[in-house]
Amino acid sequence: MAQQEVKLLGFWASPFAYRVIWALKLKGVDYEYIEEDIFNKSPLLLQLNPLHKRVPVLIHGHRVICESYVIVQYIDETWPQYPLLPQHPYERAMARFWAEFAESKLLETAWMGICSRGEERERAAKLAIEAVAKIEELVKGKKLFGGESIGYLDICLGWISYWLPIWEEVGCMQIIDPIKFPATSSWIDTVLHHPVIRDNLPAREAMIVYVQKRSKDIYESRTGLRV
Ligand SMILES: N[C@@H](CCC(=O)N[C@@H](CS)C(=O)NCC(=O)O)C(=O)O
Repeated sequence: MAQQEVKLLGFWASPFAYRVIWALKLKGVDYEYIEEDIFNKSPLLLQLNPLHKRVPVLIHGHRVICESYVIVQYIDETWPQYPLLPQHPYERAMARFWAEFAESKLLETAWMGICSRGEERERAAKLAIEAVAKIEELVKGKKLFGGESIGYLDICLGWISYWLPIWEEVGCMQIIDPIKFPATSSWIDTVLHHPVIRDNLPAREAMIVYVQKRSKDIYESRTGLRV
């Protein structure tokens, strides 16, 4: 089964798609990448992911898998080399718990921060900082969440190392203060120096332009205001 053809529908700026790219690269799985235009969705995307209509989508032989966390777990269970999730059921459960925590309490609030202005942005940034404080406790004393090698949580939280600083810059907000969060900052350095992560990131300048436009568009459509 593992030998069947693998295709990935992604979007160049998507932190969710990069989770899948990193997992496939770490496992050494060959795949065909198909770039999707999320602003003009292809019939293929609508056919493969009719419920969410979002990337990433993994196609493995005749199987279609959606949602980045689900895909990364599927990859881990299908290709046993370079295990991503911990072996013990409790540690696996904790890894999934913290991945969900970071998504809802940090990713969603930080994104809300750059898609808002004034007090609303400040409130979102404050919530995001509170979430980082919890992650700081979790990563303290560790090189990576996966121990010595990149694991499931490093992949799921990997966006914090690259996308979050871009959001901070675009939104003029500081969420990861290296003085307050030294362990998280050192984890970020380690993640960014890992060859699979370092060599598989979207271009920073293009990302800045994209995030500026996207966050402005979302703000304007949410509020009806023009900035
Ligand atoms: N929870 C999803 C989020 C995926 C997602 O939001 N993808 C964006 C690209 S960054 C997308 O396809 N957006 C199109 C849309 O929402 O219409 C995952 O983890 O895969």
